[in-house]
Amino acid sequence: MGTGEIEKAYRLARERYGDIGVDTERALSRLERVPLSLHCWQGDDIGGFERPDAHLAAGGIQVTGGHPGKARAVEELRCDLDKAFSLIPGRHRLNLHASYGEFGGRRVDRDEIEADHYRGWVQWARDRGLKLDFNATCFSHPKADSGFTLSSKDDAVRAFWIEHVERCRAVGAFMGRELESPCLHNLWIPDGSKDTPVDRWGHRRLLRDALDEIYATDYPPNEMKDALESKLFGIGSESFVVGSHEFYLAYALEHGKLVCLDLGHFHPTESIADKVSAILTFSEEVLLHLSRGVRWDSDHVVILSDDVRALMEEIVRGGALDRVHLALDFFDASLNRVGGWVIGARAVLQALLLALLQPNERLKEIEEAGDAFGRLALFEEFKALPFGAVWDYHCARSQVPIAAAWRREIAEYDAEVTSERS
Ligand code: RNT
Ligand code: ZN
Repeated sequence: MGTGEIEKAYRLARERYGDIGVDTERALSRLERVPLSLHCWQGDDIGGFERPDAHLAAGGIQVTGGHPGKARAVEELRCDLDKAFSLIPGRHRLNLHASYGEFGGRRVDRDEIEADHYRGWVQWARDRGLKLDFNATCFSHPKADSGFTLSSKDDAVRAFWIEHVERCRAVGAFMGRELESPCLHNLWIPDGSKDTPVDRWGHRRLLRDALDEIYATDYPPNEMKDALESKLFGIGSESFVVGSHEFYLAYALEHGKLVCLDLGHFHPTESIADKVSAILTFSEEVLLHLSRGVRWDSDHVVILSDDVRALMEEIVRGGALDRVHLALDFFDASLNRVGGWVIGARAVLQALLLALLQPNERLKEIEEAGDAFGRLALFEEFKALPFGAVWDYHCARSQVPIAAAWRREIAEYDAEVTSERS
């Protein structure tokens, strides 16, 4: 489809949306300002660059699939990220894990990392106008093999991880300062047990105390912010997860931290969309990990699913876009990894656009008038409106290829670059 046709289709779509009181231009200019935080770990199956001592993904997270071409070094990962970003409309962020530092071939343990190991990333991001987010890496490490890190009953193990997370926060603040955009530091730990424990209490108290120690250092919010990510269960922590939702929600509210809701970390019938208004009634901000669990927390590539759509609708209806941080979190090694990034990122942006293309004020009036039929009928009506024409126009205007063209680019990149890697 040429530019003329894209514009023609868009003009018609704009009229259709105009008929129900939606201004597509306004929706697009809002969409353009929403950053997604792209997770570096989709590019190499959460491998990181701690080689030669690299540990495979472990600690309740599991990558499956054998598609060739994962990034083996920082240059390859950056090249893949450049490709991915070139196919996603908008200006976004990169979310790094501590294990992706540049350690110069040396063994730098987690309790030794420093800002210097991330200077290359900061420079890379600056050159591209990207901002950075950061995560402590409390898994895939011998000192996490017991299943406990910050809540370990072994004082030395706990101290090791406390040191790591404290350093990660300092790195995050460094990134935020350098790039003049607050770095979101997210903390997820694998702590828990396969079978029913006797002492849940002890581990939770230890975790609370460890967090108190970690967060004793204050960083200005324009440099970094802290988030805490809960989980329902993991492989090896089926019966007990120390950092459960209630635990972190309580901790975060008491200490002015953000909670991170990962879409794969709740009971499959629980609605994350429903949680946003509950949490944001009491908390300033929230972090979302966009993921797709299939039967369990399987971290499939995000697609334009009903739950992602419902989530974006809730955020838009609450006028909460500035209070929600959107980050991708999935890892699929069964398909082209760059393509996975792009599918996920585009899906989230599409869901957001769909939400922005709804006459929310009018819907609220209908609801308040008690017209349940009218509300449901309108919900159904949007589904057939020409959303695709608005999306294509948005991509074209953002100088990002549409439909078949972007798939071709991924196929070419796979043939020329990623499939050449052994
Ligand atoms: C694990 C959490 C966590 C990780 C990343 C790699 O269940 O979702 O966010 O996916 O830190
Ligand atoms: Zn997550």
